[in-house]
Amino acid sequence: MTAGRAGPAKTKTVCLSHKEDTDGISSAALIRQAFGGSSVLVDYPGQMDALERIAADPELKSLYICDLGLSKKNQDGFVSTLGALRKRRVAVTYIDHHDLEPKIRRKLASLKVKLIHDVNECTTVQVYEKFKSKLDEHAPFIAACAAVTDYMEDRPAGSRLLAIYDRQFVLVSATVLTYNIVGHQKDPEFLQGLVEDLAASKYPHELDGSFQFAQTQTAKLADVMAKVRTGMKTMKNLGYMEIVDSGASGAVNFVLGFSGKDVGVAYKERVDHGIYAVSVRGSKSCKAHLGKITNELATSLGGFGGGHGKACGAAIPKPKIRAFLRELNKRLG
Ligand SMILES: [Mn+2]
Repeated sequence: MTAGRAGPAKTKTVCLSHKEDTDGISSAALIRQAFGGSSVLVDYPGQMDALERIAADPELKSLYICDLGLSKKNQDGFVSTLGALRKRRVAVTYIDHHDLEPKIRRKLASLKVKLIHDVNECTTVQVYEKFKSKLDEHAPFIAACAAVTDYMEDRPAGSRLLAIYDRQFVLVSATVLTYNIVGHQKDPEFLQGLVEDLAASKYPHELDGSFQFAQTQTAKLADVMAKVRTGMKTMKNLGYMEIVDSGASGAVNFVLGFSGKDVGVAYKERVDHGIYAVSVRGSKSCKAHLGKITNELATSLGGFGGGHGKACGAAIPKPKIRAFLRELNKRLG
């Protein structure tokens, strides 16, 4: 081939994954162990910008996207960006377990995006099951930790992986890992290092200061718990609370538990974005699919959102938060 016409050689492997929890970080670690390359770690609001930046690199050869669910707001842009990559013959693999609209699934299939998607197993377990021939003996442990953290250790593959290990050993490792991830959201270097350490088959207890850090996080959560007890409010079908000095996702399970309702909502202002970051959780007896309802409501209010049946999130424009709560309460009636 003449260099002029072929453009730069395609050599780069990139994994775009979710930075906010153990499933996303662990998916990135197993992809790195199996295929090498670099990791780009994002939250939902940053997902599309990061995808565009990765796609702009003419040297991109292979892209893995992990644990990043789509919403009505971004799904069409996601499909068109992947379409452009496929035209350049970039290999694209999308591995996820969030709700995915059938029409988007069909479009991805027609683009020959490799889709690994099962709403019944966490992303890391799916990565493990698909690529285990390229992974070492430590990988199922990482996948078991991710399954526990995503409440999916009772699923067929997740439970099989958990059963390999001592349950308490996995629980304490998964929890320490999660508290270190949640407490380092504004420290991208730490998160990158964590992906590298897990890919190098290190255990959470081998990471410097990890248990100490988890202890501090646990104490902070106890403070959050006390604040939720006094600050939480209820509507007929849900409990809710605005959080000011911690993350919404750390508080939401307390809101759910203390309210005695089947749905809990915690939200925190993102001053720089003019939105509320909203976390929603459902109890075991919650019948509604909260991810689908939240996706629809958030979109109709000019925001975006989505996720799982009993755990999801949204970004809601600041003036619309009361309307979101009212409408959600109504939809749950
Ligand atoms: Mn997940």
